[in-house]
Amino acid sequence: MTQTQTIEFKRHTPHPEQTLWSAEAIQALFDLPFNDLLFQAQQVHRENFDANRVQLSTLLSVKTGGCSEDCGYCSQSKRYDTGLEEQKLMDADDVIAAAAIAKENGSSRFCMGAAWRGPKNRDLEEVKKMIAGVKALGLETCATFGMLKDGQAEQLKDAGLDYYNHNLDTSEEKYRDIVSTHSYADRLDTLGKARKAGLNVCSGGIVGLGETRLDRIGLIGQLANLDPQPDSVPINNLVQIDGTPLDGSEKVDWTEFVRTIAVARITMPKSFVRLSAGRQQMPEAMQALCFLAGANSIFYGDKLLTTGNPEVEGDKALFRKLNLQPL
Ligand code: SAM
Ligand code: DTB
Ligand code: SF4
Repeated sequence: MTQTQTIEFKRHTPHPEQTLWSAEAIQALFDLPFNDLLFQAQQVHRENFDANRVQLSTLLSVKTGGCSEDCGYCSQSKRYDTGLEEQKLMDADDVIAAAAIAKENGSSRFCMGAAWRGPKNRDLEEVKKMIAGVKALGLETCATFGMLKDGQAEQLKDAGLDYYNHNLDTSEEKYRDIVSTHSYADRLDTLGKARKAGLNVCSGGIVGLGETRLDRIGLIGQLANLDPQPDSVPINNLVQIDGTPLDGSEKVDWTEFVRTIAVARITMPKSFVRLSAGRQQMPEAMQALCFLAGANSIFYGDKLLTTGNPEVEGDKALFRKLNLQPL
């Protein structure tokens, strides 16, 4: 494939020590025999992490549905009839109570998601209360609220926010087919604002949007060439939602999903690579291969934002079978 030569990754904040990943180098990883790729990924993983520990994050949708954006995969856009029940911003006390349960169940990070293009300044008071309350429980805090305006990341940081999740989702070229209401440049801008405010960055993408391998190479290249690299990289397998434009997209073979995890691990050796949405539809053996490929974080608890996730008891049993320990 010579097409990769056309992709050029930009360096956003020059930092000469960091490896610049070319599209060719990333493609060469994808092209490795499966066993060679997994072996290399596991080696890189062991050089940087305890290979038998997996970090657990619990998600809660603190504002659900009615979103102005048109992301073609999402149950929460008001443009698609997905049958989702809308819910206004939750009270901080209810969010904190849910976080306490997540902590009892063994989660170390609590991630609050809102179906917003971005937060309005008037929403920030309640949001800051929930962040401070969750942090006070001794949990790491993470939020995913969409695009941030100047000054908002600093306010979230001051309230006690540890991580900001904002995914690039796919390659820059493919992004235009998936979303029209905001741009890739907008996504990169928010990631820059989060970093500048001193927040840890969580950014990843989705496999199964109808993208090509070249798009997956583009996504990994964009993430791996962020400087610094994201602290956490969620790799989601598309959960197809009735009523969205991407329902019925061609499913990606499981080997390609595991390869994407392995390539993320090799190119971002110190980042937590999170095996994210889509686990409920994945056989245990495939999840085990994702851990072997270097995934070391999962969403834990029976719900993601609006869709299902494996039951806690099932995940506990899987961890026992694989002798994995939570981090
Ligand atoms: N509104 C905010 C935003 O778009 O950044 C935050 C919430 S949004 C639901 C967070 C991320 O969830 C998306 O960027 C996407 O990666 C993931 N996601 C949403 N719906 C999904 C689906 N059906 N399958 C897999 N991942 C999904
Ligand atoms: C991420 O990358 N995946 C999570 C989290 N970040 C916010 C969200 C997955 C959502 C899956 C579809 C749903 O439950 O609505
Ligand atoms: Fe809105 Fe986020 Fe869903 Fe896009 S992904 S429609 S911004 S909730």
